Amino acid sequence: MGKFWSLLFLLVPILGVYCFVYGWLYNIWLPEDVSVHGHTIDKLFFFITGLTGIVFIGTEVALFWFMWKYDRASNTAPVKFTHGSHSLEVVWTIVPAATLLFISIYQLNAWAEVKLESHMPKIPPTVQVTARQFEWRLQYPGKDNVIGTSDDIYAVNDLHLPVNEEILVELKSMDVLHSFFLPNFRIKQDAVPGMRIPIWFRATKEGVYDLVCAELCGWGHYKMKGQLTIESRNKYDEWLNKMYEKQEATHDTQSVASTE
Ligand SMILES: [Cu+2]
Repeated sequence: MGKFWSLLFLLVPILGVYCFVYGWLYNIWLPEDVSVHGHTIDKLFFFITGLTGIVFIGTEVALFWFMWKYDRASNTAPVKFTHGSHSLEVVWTIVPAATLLFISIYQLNAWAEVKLESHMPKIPPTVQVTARQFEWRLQYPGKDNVIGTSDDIYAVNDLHLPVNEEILVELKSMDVLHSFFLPNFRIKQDAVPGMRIPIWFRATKEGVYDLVCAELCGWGHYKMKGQLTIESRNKYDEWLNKMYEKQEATHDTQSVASTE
């Protein structure tokens, strides 16, 4: 019976490796990357997955081997207990610590490219995104390129941005912690109440992509979904104009209604 359990446990690394290879071959690990810096994040992801994968296989095979070799049926002698090995403890403390230190140094360039403000494009914010329970409020600067003036354009959950241009998003939160997540752009940034956090990227392909919240922010977190439409500069300007006109039209009707 002891051999049965060791073989059953051996299925864990076998199935784990099978799923990994299957995902790799059929390219289902990550959604399509449509941003300039996306490959930097993907490289890091696969490097860390590979490293932890090796440790996972090593640990599982050791577990299997000990279960196989020391099962009760073939080991009738009483068990001998030991109380710690100083040198082993030093080894299994230093090796993981050195590995973590290595990963933290190895990822510095990726972090700098995506998050360090010295790499931020020197442009005014393209859009201000305010997260709130449970939607994304969007504010575009309008013709004067300044957010907070009378020609600003407002939208909810329907983010539009131009392709092949530097984008600078200013992220805020109106209530609790949220996380602005664009899976296809490898962008994930917490929205923190009281802070304005810059996010920048450059889209490489037109299309409609997901905008989701990646931080459990309350009962309606699951429905905090928007979409990001990446389109040509012309179409983007057209969309902004259309939104502006629509806004002005309702604004006028409202003022007429209030004076009546
Ligand atoms: Cu959320």
